[in-house]
Amino acid sequence: MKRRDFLAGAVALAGGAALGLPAPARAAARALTISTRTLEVSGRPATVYGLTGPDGRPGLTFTPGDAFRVDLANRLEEDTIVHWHGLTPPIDQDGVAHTGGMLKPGETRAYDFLLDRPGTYWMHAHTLQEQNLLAAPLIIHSKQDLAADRQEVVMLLHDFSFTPAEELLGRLTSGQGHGGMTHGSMDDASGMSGSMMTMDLNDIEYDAYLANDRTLDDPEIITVERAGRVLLRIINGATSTGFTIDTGALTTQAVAIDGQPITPIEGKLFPLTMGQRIDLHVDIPKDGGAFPIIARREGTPHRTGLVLATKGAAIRKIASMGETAGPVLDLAFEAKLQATAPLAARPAAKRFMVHLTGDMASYQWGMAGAEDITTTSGERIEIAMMNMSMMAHPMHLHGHHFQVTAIDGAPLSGALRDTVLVPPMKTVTIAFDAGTQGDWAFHCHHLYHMVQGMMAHVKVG
Ligand SMILES: [Cu+2]
Repeated sequence: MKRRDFLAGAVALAGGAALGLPAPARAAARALTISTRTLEVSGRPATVYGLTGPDGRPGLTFTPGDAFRVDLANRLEEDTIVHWHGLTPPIDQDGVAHTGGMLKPGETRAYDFLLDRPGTYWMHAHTLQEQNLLAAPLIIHSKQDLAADRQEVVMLLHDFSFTPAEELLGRLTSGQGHGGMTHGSMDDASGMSGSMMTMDLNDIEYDAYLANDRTLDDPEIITVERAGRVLLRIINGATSTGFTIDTGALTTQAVAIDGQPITPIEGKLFPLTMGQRIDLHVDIPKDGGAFPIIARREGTPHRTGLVLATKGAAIRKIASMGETAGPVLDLAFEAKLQATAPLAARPAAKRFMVHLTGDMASYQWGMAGAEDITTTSGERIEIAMMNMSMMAHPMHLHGHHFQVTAIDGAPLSGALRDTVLVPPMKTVTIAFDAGTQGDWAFHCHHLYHMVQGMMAHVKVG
């Protein structure tokens, strides 16, 4: 028995004893397989990656008391590595090349650590392979989830191109992505209008936008009950596309963000940047019907989604192109979020400022000041991220849940998250208690910004 196994068992036993429950039996490791598969996108076959669990479905689902005991097998003919987005493993199991090394063709690697927080998470390649759908849901159920009288629906969003990711990146770095056009001025940005601003919203024009691998030409249709409640777990797995979730006619409450519970907020439109998750309660009317759950692409009329429908409901076709452009993602929703279990109040031991830099012309991106972030386990840290560029950046920290504590210097007791959007010329401050030892990746979750320099580490000693 490895020391890690022993410790995991001991903690599980102690937890069970405290609740007067028997210690859970050690479950066998689950097989998770990375392979390729063929998908039809807009009538054309596409070879994409797949991440398949032991039940043959994408990803993994855990129940209360489970440990993350997974045997990850690489059935590709190339190296890869998979990151468990939102989990807090020991650093060597985080799924990034700099700590655990790449997974070789034919290699199987064992993962084994405790799962401490239920919620909606996901897994994805920490390489350009993420573009070609090397991503899947990772759901951890709570006891309340299992007891709740509601149906669960997972929706994984993606942006899809028939062009290989290396070529998409090559176009961006050689200036072909935008044909050397000038970019929007700051006035354009604050006015959120004009075609120039659109150029800065989206780096790549994709061939399709997918929800659970499908476009609106042939969407997934999920049978729901009249007067029933549905928990939608929505994951933005796109590499460089922000969406706004539109639940149409349904009464909707947001109940969790990045897997962490919030004070519920009613609404119809919910922004979701790359890497983020949102859990929504939707109530199906007693008269039934068909209810599209739409993800609207930021800045253009493109959209994707799925349909919730009661038995016998007429399902009308929805075009992949809407009437109006999706909203520009801002911090209005973020400012309203409140964690139900915020960080304990205490002053930060260290404060850091990171300037997010870069531009479309050079396609070089950076995190100036992030090289100074060093801390020790348990220390309260605050990081202010100031975006000096004309693109929004979804900033993700591995191995931690941070709290959003200020927007443009105005304090708030915001959501606990692992990914937060920093729009152009905005400053977002986050706080967290430094976790276990290691150099934790801290980066932009726009895949092409990340590989072009927007990658740093929070060094926990
Ligand atoms: Cu970015």
